[in-house]
Amino acid sequence: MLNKWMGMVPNASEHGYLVDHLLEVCHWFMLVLFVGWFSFFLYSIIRFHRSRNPRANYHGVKSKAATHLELVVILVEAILLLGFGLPLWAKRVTEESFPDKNDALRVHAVGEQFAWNFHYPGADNVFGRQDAHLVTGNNPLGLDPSDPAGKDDVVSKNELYLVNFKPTVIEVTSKDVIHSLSLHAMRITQDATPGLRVPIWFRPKLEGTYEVVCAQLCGAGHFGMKASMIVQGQKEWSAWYEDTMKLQHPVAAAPVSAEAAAPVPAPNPAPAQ
Ligand SMILES: [Cu+2]
Repeated sequence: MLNKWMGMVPNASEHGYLVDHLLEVCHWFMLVLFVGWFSFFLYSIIRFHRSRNPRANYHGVKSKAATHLELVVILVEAILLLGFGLPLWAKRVTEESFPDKNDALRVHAVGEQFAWNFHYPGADNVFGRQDAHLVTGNNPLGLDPSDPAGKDDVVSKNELYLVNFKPTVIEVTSKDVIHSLSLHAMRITQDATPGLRVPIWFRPKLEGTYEVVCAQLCGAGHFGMKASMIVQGQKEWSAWYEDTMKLQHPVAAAPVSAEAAAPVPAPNPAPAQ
């Protein structure tokens, strides 16, 4: 309930409800602490006002109640962190928890000032070779056109296309400075660090279009570093992939007609004179 009041977007991932529960408990706990400490603050400024205490008391409080209360707060925070937060995090990051590479939709997310590039490996599930020297305006990830593994790869800018209910593994990195890929609706965020490719995984469970933002202050254009995450059915996703593939690899995707495939006949030799 508190989550909703604070404007959290609806959860669209399978594991997201666990994150929401933890946040809900944290928010309630913080509300209790806020009301508690603030009431104590108000009580203190009235109870210990100068007019009621013209002479300072140098002995202070004798009661141990404040210390015990502080210990209870520490205990509750430790339980939240060790009992709920860490196990939840461990379940996201341990290698055994990751879905099988062949069952998952794999994407590389590459941050740059100020956009997100998403790279899909295509039908062969193998990402094409990349080379920093090949990076241009039209080839933001420096894909090597001569690499056969890259012939069916697709790159989309600021649009992340996912398949509903399909386990998704996104490897996050950056071309320039540190960014952070934040998928609020999927309840997952990962820093994008140059030189590192850090995997995250989740399973979408709700079709729709959601916001993707950069969660790490990365420069003057940080506020505009937004993308869309489109979660759709397998059929719609495949149609998008086929269309984009044809656009990005016009030669490889064009059906080879019989005429084009036939060898060019050699010109007739000139008759001997
Ligand atoms: Cu950024």
